[in-house]
Amino acid sequence: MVYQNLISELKENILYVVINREKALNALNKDTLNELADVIAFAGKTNEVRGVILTGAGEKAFVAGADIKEFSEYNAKEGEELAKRGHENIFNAIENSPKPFIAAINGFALGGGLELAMACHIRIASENAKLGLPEVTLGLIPGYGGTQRLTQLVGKGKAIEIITTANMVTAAEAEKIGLVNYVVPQADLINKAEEILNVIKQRAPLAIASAIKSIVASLNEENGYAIEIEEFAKCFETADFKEGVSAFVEKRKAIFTGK
Ligand code: DAK
Repeated sequence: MVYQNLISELKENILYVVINREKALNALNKDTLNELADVIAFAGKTNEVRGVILTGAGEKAFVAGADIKEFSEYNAKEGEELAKRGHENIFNAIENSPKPFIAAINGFALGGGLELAMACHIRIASENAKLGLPEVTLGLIPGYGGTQRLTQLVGKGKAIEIITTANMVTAAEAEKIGLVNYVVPQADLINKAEEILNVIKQRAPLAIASAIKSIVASLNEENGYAIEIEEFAKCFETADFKEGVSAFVEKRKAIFTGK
């Protein structure tokens, strides 16, 4: 797929997506958001994609927020419409994707950029990364799920501190409070993400999708236990379940087909 603001490449079942507006610190303008929605939908429906690594171009920023120059003119109605559309096609679409998304945070992850990283299933930060939700410095609050996902990840007290002070947290602090899973030197960032996805790739794809769905249900207004029961039962109907059990009994490595 050829995009204007993204570089996307599928290699060995991993879809690499790079937000490519380095001069604007990869800020999310409307065109970039539309392209992200497209690539997320592609990942969800394409069997060859077993996981996604999302990162920013260059060594300075993952994403320094929504494009301030663009959203400065919005009114309440536009804000609401864009927020709804963004939640549905991008932020919730990542969180609810059957494919695991890893955010490789290679620098500033601010505002909408941190919200994007928080929608991903796993976050890895480079040592130079700085993370924050500076919306209140602009007279706004986070509008792409930041108040909810930050609270889920770090708890109410830290979320209130981070959002109301608008202070950035370092990568080390982010790891300490559970905002990122790992911190690694910048040169190792993509390798670390690949290392994790290469393990996930060996597992049963439909079981991975069911696990993500059940875990995400625990965070929303759904009965997560009921979803887990449903998803657990579905696994018994899959060829992957039969293959996994046969491989164990026959003392060989399972070869999963995602069926
Ligand atoms: N938007 C547009 N351009 C940006 C940008 C941004 N968010 N961040 C950086 N840039 C641009 C700068 O304007 C500059 O461009 P030129 O002036 O060279 O043309 C270039 O990137 C390099 O930035 P700096 O010169 O500022 O670089 P420094 O190293 O000095 O500073 C910085 C790095 C990350 C500390 C600084 O750039 C900065 O504070 N950036 C802004 C961070 C920020 O406040 N982000 C926005 C948070 S609010 C919505 C839903 C959600 C949102 C909005 C709407 N709807 C549903 C409608 C979300 C809002 C946010 O994300």
